[in-house]
Amino acid sequence: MPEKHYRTCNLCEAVCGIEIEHENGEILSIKGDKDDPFSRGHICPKALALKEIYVDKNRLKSPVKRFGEDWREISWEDAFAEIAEKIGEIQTKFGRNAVAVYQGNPSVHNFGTLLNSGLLLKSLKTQNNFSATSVDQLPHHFAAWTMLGHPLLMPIPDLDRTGFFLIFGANPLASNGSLMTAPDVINRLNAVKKRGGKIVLIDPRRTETARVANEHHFIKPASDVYFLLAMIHVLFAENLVNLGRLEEFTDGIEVLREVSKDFSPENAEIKTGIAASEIKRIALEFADAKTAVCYGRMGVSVQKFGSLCHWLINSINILTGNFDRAGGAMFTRPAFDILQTAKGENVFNRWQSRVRKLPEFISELPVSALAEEILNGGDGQIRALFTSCGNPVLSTPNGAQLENALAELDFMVSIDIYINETTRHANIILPPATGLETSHYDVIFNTFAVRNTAKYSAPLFEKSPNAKYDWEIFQELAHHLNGKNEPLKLVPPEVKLDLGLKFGHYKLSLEELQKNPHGIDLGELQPCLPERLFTENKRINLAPGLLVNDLQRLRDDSSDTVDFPFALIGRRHLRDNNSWLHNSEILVKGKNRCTVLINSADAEKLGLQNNQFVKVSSRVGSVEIPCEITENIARGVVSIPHGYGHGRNGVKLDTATNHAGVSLNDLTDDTAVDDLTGNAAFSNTKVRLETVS
Ligand SMILES: Nc1nc2c(c(=O)[nH]1)N[C@H]1C(S)=C(S)[C@@H](COP(=O)(O)OP(=O)(O)OC[C@H]3O[C@@H](n4cnc5c(=O)[nH]c(N)nc54)[C@H](O)[C@@H]3O)O[C@H]1N2
Ligand SMILES: Nc1nc2c(c(=O)[nH]1)N[C@H]1C(S)=C(S)[C@@H](COP(=O)(O)OP(=O)(O)OC[C@H]3O[C@@H](n4cnc5c(=O)[nH]c(N)nc54)[C@H](O)[C@@H]3O)O[C@H]1N2
Ligand code: SF4
Ligand SMILES: [Mo]
Repeated sequence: MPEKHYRTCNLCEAVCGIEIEHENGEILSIKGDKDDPFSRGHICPKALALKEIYVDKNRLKSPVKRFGEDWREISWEDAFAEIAEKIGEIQTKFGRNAVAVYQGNPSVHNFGTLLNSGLLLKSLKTQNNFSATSVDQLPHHFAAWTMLGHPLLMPIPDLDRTGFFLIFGANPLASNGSLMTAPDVINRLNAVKKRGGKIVLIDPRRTETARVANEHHFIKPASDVYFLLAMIHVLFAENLVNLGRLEEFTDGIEVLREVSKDFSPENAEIKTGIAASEIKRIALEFADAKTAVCYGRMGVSVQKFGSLCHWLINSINILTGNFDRAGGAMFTRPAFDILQTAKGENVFNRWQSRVRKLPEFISELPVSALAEEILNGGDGQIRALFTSCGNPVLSTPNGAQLENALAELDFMVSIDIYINETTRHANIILPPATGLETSHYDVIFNTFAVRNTAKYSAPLFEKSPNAKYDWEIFQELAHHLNGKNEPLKLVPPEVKLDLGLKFGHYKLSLEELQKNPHGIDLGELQPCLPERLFTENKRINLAPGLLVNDLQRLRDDSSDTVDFPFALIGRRHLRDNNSWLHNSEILVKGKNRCTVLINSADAEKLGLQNNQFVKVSSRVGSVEIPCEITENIARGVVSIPHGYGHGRNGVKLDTATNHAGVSLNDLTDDTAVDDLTGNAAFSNTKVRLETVS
């Protein structure tokens, strides 16, 4: 008899509930779970990949060790013993910082990893700690920390109640929403319009999301900061600043008024390509709306002034009284609260990277510096690396340089399920059980969701006999690295979860969640300030010194180059998931998606035909890629998706290598960062296009 299993899809931030029909260890169907109160039956094509990952013959099930180009299975005991010995030797000889760690995106979609990877860092005590945060949302954390006192106290758009949704650089129709966990985002967006509200989108590409927006405006890549400053300029000039309840506990309003004086809509028009009158109108409509929320995501995060952008976005919400208020930017109150355990102390620039002196933030260094820290000799050089849940060769700027650097390491360990572009350089790969073999509670995305919800999913299948969970791997690794001889007592993440739930806001428990396999709705977002602020004086800081001072860099900025006339941006597609779902036949089938989008007028000037191969070159490299001519991208801008480039030697992904594509990050520049924080500045990579004969 077929049985039904209910769980959360953990592939992206939308945390959709799914219903899996299965019989004798075989999956018969995967559907949206209509009884999940949050996702209401929504599902996207990627959920089907959960089956494909489970049955994928390329997925590793036992530890493997590399001998030249060959891989051989080894036992867990031998793997841990060798790792402890090699890492011990390297740290004894070259110091703690000679060993680095990189953690990638699936870490935050896996509560076992999330609650245990700290053990590895604690054993290694290295300052060379990197993650995908610094090619992604770091500026959100920076704005939250400087303004609200805690890097994780990030405001989330109250999508279900807002009357005006102003979006900068996000494409929720492809990404399913980010730092805004909102399953079934299309219907949630349509509902804004149905209740008489408005959606305005600012993006250099007319994206899938533009189709549901009331207005879309092309913007020159990486110029959003001028638009945002001009909005603030207008709010002050037109006397539209009204903080409401927030006035009592907000500092720095006058500083913002002063600094925004220099940044008029007319100035912004020159920088952004959007008419001053339009910028002004949008600012007025925003201020006039009964409820409104300004939201920015990847497109404004990964740019040269990304941290300024996120500061200004928060500021616009605060200045118009749309902060911590229904329909504005609000704070999720999760059942398992990670903010309670982490403190909001000084977490910035306590140390710097060795070569380029990029600042530490939340105990991490910017990953743009990883390759140079391996390649440059001297005291403190990185000689060994752990990667977990990450593929930095495809996901970080100047990936080709990083790839060369990985080949120079004395020793590398990857905790990963595949031999891919990054892990193929490892000496040992430790493969965890994954997906349907694991339990799940979304520690992170229940903290950044548009509603308060909680849900626990049990594993559907037993892990394969020789597999270990990520959390077991971390506990055992730490045990070996710490040189402990006594037997290890493994502690499953459920123990911490249960405790956290019991002491949490709603006094839930694991048992309670187990009784509710579709999840529990805990209601809409509630105002929580000033109580929830982590600043010492319990006040909002609208004008943090670090950010206000960074405006000087903006004033001094001049960036256009003649050699590289096009501005390159990235893109996401509903059927991709960063670099690692291209081994799923269902997801890669159909038209080639790894193309360079170019505006028809630009294509004509270059004499390009649709699908013709072009050579795209930047300061760091070049790729050859078919072009896709369209009206849906601004002139002077081209776009390539990230996460492709599987044609590299040694990759053992049968399906992905048949859809190899090229890597966007063979063009992006490791020296292009937001100088304030070191976050990667992918957007606006300067490139040249040439026809290939
Ligand atoms: N140019 C450009 N570059 C970008 C972006 C962009 O927009 N443009 N986006 C950036 C963003 S937002 C992100 S988050 C990063 C992502 O960058 P990364 O996190 O470095 O890369 P992923 O492609 O997510 O790789 C995930 C890895 O985790 C492995 N994996 C999957 N499931 C598990 C598991 O359960 N356990 C373990 N141990 N491993 C698992 C996969 O096999 C794969 O190797 O890319 C960034 N890079
Ligand atoms: N299907 C799918 N879903 C995903 C992922 C995936 O790879 N595939 N990745 C997941 C991850 S790790 C993340 S972080 C999220 C990201 O989620 P989103 O941020 O919603 O997704 P992106 O598609 O990166 O959207 C960024 C948008 O910014 C635009 N943009 C680029 N440069 C600029 C600029 O200078 N200014 C402005 N205003 N816009 C700009 C791009 O054209 C793009 O439309 O998606 C998650 N969901
Ligand atoms: S939207 Fe995200 S969480 Fe929902 S089914 Fe798709 S991949 Fe899974
Ligand atoms: Mo991301």
